[in-house]
Amino acid sequence: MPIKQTLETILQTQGVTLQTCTDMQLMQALLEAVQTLQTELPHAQGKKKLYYFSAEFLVGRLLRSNLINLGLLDEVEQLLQSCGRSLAQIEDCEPEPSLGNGGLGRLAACFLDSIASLGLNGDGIGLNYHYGLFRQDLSGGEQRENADPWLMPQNWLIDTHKTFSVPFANGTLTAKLYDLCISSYQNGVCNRLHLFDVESPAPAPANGIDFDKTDIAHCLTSFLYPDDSDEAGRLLRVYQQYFMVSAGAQLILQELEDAGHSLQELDQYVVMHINDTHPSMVIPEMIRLLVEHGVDLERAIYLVQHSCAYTHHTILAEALEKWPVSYLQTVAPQLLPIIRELDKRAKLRCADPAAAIWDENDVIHMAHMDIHFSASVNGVAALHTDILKQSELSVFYKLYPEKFNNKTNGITFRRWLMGCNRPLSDLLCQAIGDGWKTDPNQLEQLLPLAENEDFCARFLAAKSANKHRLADWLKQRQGIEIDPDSIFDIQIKRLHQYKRQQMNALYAIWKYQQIKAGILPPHPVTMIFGAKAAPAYTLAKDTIHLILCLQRLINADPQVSPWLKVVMVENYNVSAAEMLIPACDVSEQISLASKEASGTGNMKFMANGAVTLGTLDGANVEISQLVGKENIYLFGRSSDEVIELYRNNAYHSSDYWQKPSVQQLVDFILSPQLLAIGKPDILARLYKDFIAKDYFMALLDVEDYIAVKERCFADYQDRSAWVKKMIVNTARSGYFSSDRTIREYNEDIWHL
Ligand code: 26V
Repeated sequence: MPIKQTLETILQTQGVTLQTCTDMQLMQALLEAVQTLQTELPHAQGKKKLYYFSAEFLVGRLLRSNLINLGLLDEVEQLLQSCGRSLAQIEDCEPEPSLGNGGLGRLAACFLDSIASLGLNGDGIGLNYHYGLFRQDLSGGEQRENADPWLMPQNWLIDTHKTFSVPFANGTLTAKLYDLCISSYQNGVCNRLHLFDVESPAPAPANGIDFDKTDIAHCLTSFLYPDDSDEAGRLLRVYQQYFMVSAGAQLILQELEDAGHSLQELDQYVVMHINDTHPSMVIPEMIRLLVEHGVDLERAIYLVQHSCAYTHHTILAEALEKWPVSYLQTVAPQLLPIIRELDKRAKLRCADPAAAIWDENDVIHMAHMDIHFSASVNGVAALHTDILKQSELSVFYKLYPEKFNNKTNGITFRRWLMGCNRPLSDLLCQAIGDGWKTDPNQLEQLLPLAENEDFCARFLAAKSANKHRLADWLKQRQGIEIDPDSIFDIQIKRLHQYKRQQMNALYAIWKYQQIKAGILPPHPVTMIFGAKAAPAYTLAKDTIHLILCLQRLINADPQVSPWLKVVMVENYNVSAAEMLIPACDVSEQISLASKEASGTGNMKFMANGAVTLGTLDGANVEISQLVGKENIYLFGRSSDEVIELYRNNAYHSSDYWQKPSVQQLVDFILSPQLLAIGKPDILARLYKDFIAKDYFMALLDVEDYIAVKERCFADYQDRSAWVKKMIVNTARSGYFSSDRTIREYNEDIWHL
């Protein structure tokens, strides 16, 4: 049935028509129509099946991406237009599922899209957090966290009516299984994201994100990663992880038995991908379940080891999960004898305490268990994998060189170009046809067009249209006016010191001081930030406060604001990214070299024709190789230099602060102007950290950063040279398609 008729039939039951229904009614009718189509499609087939375990799937709004993948976008847009409605307005009614923190969760979502679109037999396994991460409120000049109840009465989840019993030390909990359909692009199949939930979830907290972290039965799936600054939060996280992997492992065994296969051959039919250490307990849990089903221990360990693969997503030691044995004793003591056995075997293989699973302080190292008992260990960008092999995980690389491999991250161009950037996407189709939609490498055909004046003008026009759209959105959402003709310089990502938003804030201070001194920039600049800080991460929240203070000071100064504006976008999430990225001129990727494992925002900006200003870190290295040094602005110390500084304890921020040029930036944090706006204790804490610690070395690179950023902004003036850089960036971005990444996972690791 054509979509028009389906929609009319659905709306009829509510006594409304396509013309008279509310946006919300139309949104829900579209959801129902799409869901019906999806459930009629077959699942991808294959002898072996992948189960992608991840504590996060940051899927974003689903209406548009489902319409794209089902090939219905144009039809629906035209239909709505003919009724005087707009899809953009309808989709604003769709709450965004808040099931991830940032890059790791978004990567998992891109991967599911690519797995389905390549027709691979694979599903995701995760948790259904009712109030997600949190909704960020910046109205008081600081970040406040609120619950984000994204689950509307009518939503994309399908109740499968399947349940599993998860045995905790203090009683069994029922895991209910909900499914999200993952449609494929032009491929006629529909896979699943399985999300487990408790039977009777707690209502939203009355205040902020405070809830009873000890009420496991009701709160287990309330929030994503509850604050782990206290023990109850950390324990809840272990409850969440065990709940996810135990139910997931039971689902796998059930599917295996339903297909008539013997559990003895698990490794022939199943791949369990462990996305970071959060699902690591699937290793001992699957071994436990196999033994319970009559497989002998030796064989069970073999089967699990040959069906698990692990992705390592960080360099930061503090981000590696280590659980005290006592936590597991409290949550799932049945795993301890198995982990003890795995540790014994690991120690036979390697006596070095640095490789132990169960260390002498009775702490369990989840990553170590993953590496010893998986068939594959991968990093997420070339530089990252090299650093893992050479330093962070060198003990393990010596033990198992054959397990280590690199899989440079990717993004789905369906969402991150076709979905979010209609003006550019349409232009690309006119210029080179639509082959790039299934094969983004074809974007290379744009390269000769960088010499074509007409194409260049249209490329600039597409960018300008997106900048106007962003300006309207910001005005409407936050009441801030920005100049669409200014340079849009954007840094959007989680707030973390290693990502160095604080260094970008120092640039804002520098520019402010320049303008106050009468030195005007060649072109007006709008500095845009978007970031959530972890609720217990004090310095990250302090940095948000500093940026908000600068926003107030600078935007209200009539001498400065025509030349410089600072905007902190509230509640940065996937939907905001879809608005921001197409409008960007300069993409800020300024992490301290060696610390950003890959980054994926950098790839999204590149595909949308933004020019990167960055360090040689993570996937920036590969971006720079692809676009060439004339189409990227690089600055800062190299990863080798930074690693050396850490190794020798040789960085002292006070040495850099001694320089008058640096001192004048840092000291401005405690200037009368900022103290009049901000909270003195917060500003003092930030100031002190810059001088006494600056663990992520912002002061090391700040001068080079300012110099290169100035050169970049000056180059922007030459519009015809700049547009060529933009075109080369889009043209060379095809490598970062998550379809390429997933093909590599499949060829090297999964063998589906
Ligand atoms: C976790 C934590 C936990 C508590 C302490 C502070 C902290 C800092 C960072 C993390 C990150 C955990 C793993 C993660 O999200 N990695 C990200 O994975 C992306 C997808 O591979 C990659 O693009 C990012 O560079 C990487 O940071």
